[in-house]
Amino acid sequence: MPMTTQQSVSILETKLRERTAKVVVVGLGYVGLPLAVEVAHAGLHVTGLEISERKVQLVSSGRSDIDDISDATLAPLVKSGKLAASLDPAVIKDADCVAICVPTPLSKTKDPDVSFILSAVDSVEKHLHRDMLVVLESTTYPGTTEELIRPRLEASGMKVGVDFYLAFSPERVDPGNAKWGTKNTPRIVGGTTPACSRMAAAFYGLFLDKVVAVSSTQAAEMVKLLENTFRSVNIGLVNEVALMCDRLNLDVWEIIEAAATKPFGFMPFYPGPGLGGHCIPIDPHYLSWKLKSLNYYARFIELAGDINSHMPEYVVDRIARALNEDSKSIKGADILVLGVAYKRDISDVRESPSLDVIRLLQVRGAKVSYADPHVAAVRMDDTIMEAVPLSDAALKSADSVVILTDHTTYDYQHICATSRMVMDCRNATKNVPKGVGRVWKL
Ligand code: SAJ
Repeated sequence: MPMTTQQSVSILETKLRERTAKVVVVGLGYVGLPLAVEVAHAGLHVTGLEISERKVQLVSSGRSDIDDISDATLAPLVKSGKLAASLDPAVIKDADCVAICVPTPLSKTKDPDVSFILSAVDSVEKHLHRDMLVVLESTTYPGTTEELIRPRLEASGMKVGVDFYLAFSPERVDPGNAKWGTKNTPRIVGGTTPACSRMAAAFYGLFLDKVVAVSSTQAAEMVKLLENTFRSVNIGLVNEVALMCDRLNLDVWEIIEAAATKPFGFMPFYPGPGLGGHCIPIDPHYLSWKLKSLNYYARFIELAGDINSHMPEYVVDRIARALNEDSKSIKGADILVLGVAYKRDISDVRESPSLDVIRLLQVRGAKVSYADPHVAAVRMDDTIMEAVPLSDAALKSADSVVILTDHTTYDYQHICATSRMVMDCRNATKNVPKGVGRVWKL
């Protein structure tokens, strides 16, 4: 006798309330591992399902490769048996809740690559059972949950909202953010049906401070894309303002700092060498791709993408102009890059514009080295580039020291005082007294 929605909801809700629900998190990256930690902290048993044997071994030994999760946080949860890691998708068959936290990159043709989502859904489909809650957290275009996931799970013959529950709940991780983490950042949930929304809210409400329900999975998917498109477009705007100020012979950093004194109606963004990370440069293109299929051209997204992606070339042009003041060319110049991570105080180099700047400098004949306290080595196409120590000798021998990532551990006054010339692409030297060293700014 099939149970009514009310009965099946009560079974899963009871398990959640009693903390006996078993959770599987698919993907233990910068989203999945912090999520798994919060689930375990709430007293539920959680298994991280991974495709990386290295990652499973690392987590199983209580060690984290995610900047925001320390071994001291992870190890006790693994030791207590609350948090485990596995390579075997069969762990899903005992799960009551499955959160999918896999990458959503772009393909070479800048189209959404949902292959990681589909692979995760295939594993879920094989082990789907009554009363299971499945949540997609990976950032994706509106309609993914409804059009790609729901049909695959209903192919089992089970009905969404009756036999199992399906929702979308976007991750809002800001790597390196000491104030806002997985637990205290408000969480959006959107279910395929009201029962799905209710179940997703009950799940996240167990271990997150605030849950905000929206009307559908598409709405939840769109909320996330608005958040990241907002950043990409505003960063593109301020990068264009930097190009304008260069032509107007104005200090863009002074302009932004003064505009930011407006207590309402303005939010400062800052120019830089380009857009890094695996979200902001990528997610808006998921939205523009979807809209193209609906015969709409998302001009702001494309224009911001164009401006942001050309910033590395602009940085190289500015370096060339600065070297020119010393009657030097990029060709043959010794250039020391400070910072290859895509933003300050983290070790992630994915989509880092620093790598684009290095490549462009090398193509133009510069001898480039880099220093970064968080990144020991980077793969540059087919070679591995290792960090050099940030020594006075390295600073003095460089024709130009280029600040691409403004890590807080750098002593910017010493860098300016010791270098022959500094190209500051992050306004990192704003507190260095005037006259200390020769500093050019974006
Ligand atoms: N950047 C600028 N100028 C700015 C702000 C950022 O050039 O004014 C650059 C950064 O240097 C970086 C890139 O843009 O290369 C992305 O920066 P980000 O601060 O957006 O950092 P992400 O991508 O690590 O994390 C973002 C989250 N960040 C913030 O909200 C501050 C958030 O947008 C998402 O939760 C997250 O991406 C995600 O996973 O979607």
